[in-house]
Amino acid sequence: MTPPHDSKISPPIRGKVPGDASGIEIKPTICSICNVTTHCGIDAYVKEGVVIKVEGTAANPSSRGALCPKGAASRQYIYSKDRLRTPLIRQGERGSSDFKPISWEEALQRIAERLLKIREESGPESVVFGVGYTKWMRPFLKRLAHSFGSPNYITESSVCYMSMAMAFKLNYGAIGGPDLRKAQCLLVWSVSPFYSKNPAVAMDLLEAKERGLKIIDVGPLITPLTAHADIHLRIRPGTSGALALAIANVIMEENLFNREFVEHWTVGFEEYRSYAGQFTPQAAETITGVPAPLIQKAARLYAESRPAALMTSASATLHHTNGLQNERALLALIGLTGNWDVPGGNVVKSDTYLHVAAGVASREAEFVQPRPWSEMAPRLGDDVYPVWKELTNEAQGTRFPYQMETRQPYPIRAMLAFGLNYRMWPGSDAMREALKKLDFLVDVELFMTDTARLADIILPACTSFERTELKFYGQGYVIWTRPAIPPLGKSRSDTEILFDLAGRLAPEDPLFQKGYEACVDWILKPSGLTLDVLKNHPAGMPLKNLSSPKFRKYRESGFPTPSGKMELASTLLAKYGLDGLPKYKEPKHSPVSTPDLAREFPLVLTTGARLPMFIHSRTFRMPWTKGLRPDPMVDISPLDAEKRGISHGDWVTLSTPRHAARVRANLTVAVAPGVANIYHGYPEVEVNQLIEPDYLDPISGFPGFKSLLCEVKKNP
Ligand SMILES: Nc1nc2c(c(=O)[nH]1)N[C@H]1C(S)=C(S)[C@@H](COP(=O)(O)OP(=O)(O)OC[C@H]3O[C@@H](n4cnc5c(=O)[nH]c(N)nc54)[C@H](O)[C@@H]3O)O[C@H]1N2
Ligand SMILES: Nc1nc2c(c(=O)[nH]1)N[C@H]1C(S)=C(S)[C@@H](COP(=O)(O)OP(=O)(O)OC[C@H]3O[C@@H](n4cnc5c(=O)[nH]c(N)nc54)[C@H](O)[C@@H]3O)O[C@H]1N2
Ligand SMILES: [Mo]
Repeated sequence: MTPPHDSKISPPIRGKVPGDASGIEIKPTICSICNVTTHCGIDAYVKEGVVIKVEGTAANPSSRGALCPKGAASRQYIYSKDRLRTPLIRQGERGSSDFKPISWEEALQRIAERLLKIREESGPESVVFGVGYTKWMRPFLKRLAHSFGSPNYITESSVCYMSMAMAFKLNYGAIGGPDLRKAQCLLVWSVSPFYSKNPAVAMDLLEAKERGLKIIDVGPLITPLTAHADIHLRIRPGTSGALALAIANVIMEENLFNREFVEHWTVGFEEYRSYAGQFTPQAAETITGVPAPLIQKAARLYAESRPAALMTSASATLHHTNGLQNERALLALIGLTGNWDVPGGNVVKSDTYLHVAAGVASREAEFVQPRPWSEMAPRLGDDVYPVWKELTNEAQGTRFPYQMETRQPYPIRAMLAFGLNYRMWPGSDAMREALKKLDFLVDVELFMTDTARLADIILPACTSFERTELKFYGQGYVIWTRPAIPPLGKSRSDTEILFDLAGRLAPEDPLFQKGYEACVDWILKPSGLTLDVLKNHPAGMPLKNLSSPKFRKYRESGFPTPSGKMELASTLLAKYGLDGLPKYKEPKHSPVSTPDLAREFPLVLTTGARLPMFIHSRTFRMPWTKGLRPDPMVDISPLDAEKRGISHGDWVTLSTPRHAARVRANLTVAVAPGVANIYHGYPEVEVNQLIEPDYLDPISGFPGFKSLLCEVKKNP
């Protein structure tokens, strides 16, 4: 053993020990870099107003002390050299990056004057209020849009979550999440939980697995989940509907379905049964690439395990031109097997706040809609996506470039954006050009991003470490955070910016005029919680008087669908002349639907499969995370690489009919032969330019990010 005083050992490192002697204080806060439903608890070690270290908060019942690579690198996020520190106004041409600092008062005054003028000239609907993945300021932004009079509140949910919610609502009238605690079998459909969810979810899964949970993993890629799965159905991207219908077919043929539920609580069963009959395991094998015996095995395991739960993604099954109907075919399996709203199945819970069901009620829904839709102009997309219009409470932003172009049914002239990133939208260059054509663009951002560069005025926002926000957790916990450090430079919290603007843009809104805290108290009223109480618990507190979960609620009140039942054939879709059954269609571009195109572009391209260290565009400026994969890489199978003379790490050209990108090849068996995968957030490569802006699902307007055609060639 090395003696303790060996000179080769470096002197003891001065630990970052909190206390009076060191001047280090631990301040509780939350991470908000990624997943909104979980947001890990962070203990920020602060010395002289600077975060010198972060750790996971052990007492946070959601994250339980864990942090992922992104959260662990928080200091590089907060103190990035790209952080905006002062309001900026454009001097040069739009997009020229020529800005000069201005004062907050001047910036806010100019924004208010300009937006009020545009409203006077062209109506409130000509101003769009937009926001990216960040959710915490959304209730206030949505209220501001409608108080101002604009129906055009758009979010990243135009390409994420909303289509999943629509599929649930079409089938069941409500959303049902998996109840992992009691499930005997978990059907994980297009989810990569070890990468896309917070670390505690991975721990829960592994614990459940040890208890004997059976896992069926359905997806084209091998992910860390696959090693823990009892069955992996390796599907061709975009063919989920055919696979789900084939599973249903086996379940019905083999009499494994829940007859009682189907008879009493569904409409359209016979039509559905006869349609699904076309999808024999053999037929589905041809379409999906999954061997027929494996389809049968998975169907039996899911249907015979009582209860069984389905875990589905907010995006991956929906990111296809046939995504919504594929998701409906998938969700039908829950009702078919009688697993709807039962313990250990898929359970309906009411959201408390910001998509989290914490077991108490709030007035969020009332707060965000101060003016009814009927008193506002049609939303973006209302003319093209009537089902979206009926089932969602925001505009469909993928229509934005089209309405900018056609100026029909009315012109759009300005946007007030909070962290909106055009590069995340399909045909990102079309989105960029549309933004450029606005008369006036404001972006409230943490960093100088490509979108911010297009703005007329940029306002610097601060991170979750520097602000106060309300966060509920599904485990029955709530925290009203306090700033761990003061805002960097002159940056401000999004809500401070929003409430200041609300004073200028919607002075007649009585609630807004009372301020941020009064609004939060108003929202919280039905929960019995008040900020006075929450402020006494800076690290958060468990909720009391939680309503105990009720199951099979449909037996009392029916399903909140037009028929009052689960709709295997949707009356709402039929009303708009669409297929009521969850019909399977090939992706718009695929080796089957466009064989000619597939000769030139023989690989199926799927984009954006999650990686643990990246989230969209956000963590590429952090050396710890970026360093884990410094160059943009396309994943291809060693077999496809060999055919093309490509070695691991080679620079290659990834091309689609629309665009080409220079990236490196990552040879991996994680993708099957015939499939290529690339992450979407790299600063060096605009991946979404590879996709046409109209490569969309015709019902939801969602982009087909995860099944298009491409070719990969070695660079000369
Ligand atoms: N090809 C492809 N494209 C995709 C996807 C894919 O899988 N493939 N996934 C899609 C999905 S599911 C989603 S959800 C979207 C995400 O799309 P976006 O939400 O647009 O993605 P981000 O790059 O995270 O951009 C959000 C911006 O918000 C800023 N921001 C972060 N926190 C705050 C804050 O507190 N305040 C303010 N004001 N700004 C903040 C960030 O700096 C960042 O620039 O991307 C979609 N795009
Ligand atoms: N680290 C990290 N975590 C994140 C994010 C991030 O960017 N980084 N983004 C967050 C956001 S916005 C979202 S929406 C979620 C997404 O969370 P997930 O949906 O879990 O993430 P993905 O990896 O995009 O997709 C999961 C799997 O679905 C597969 N898949 C693709 N097409 C199909 C198909 O047609 N059928 C089937 N069955 N499977 C398919 C993909 O190949 C992938 O392996 O993650 C969230 N969490
Ligand atoms: Mo998403």
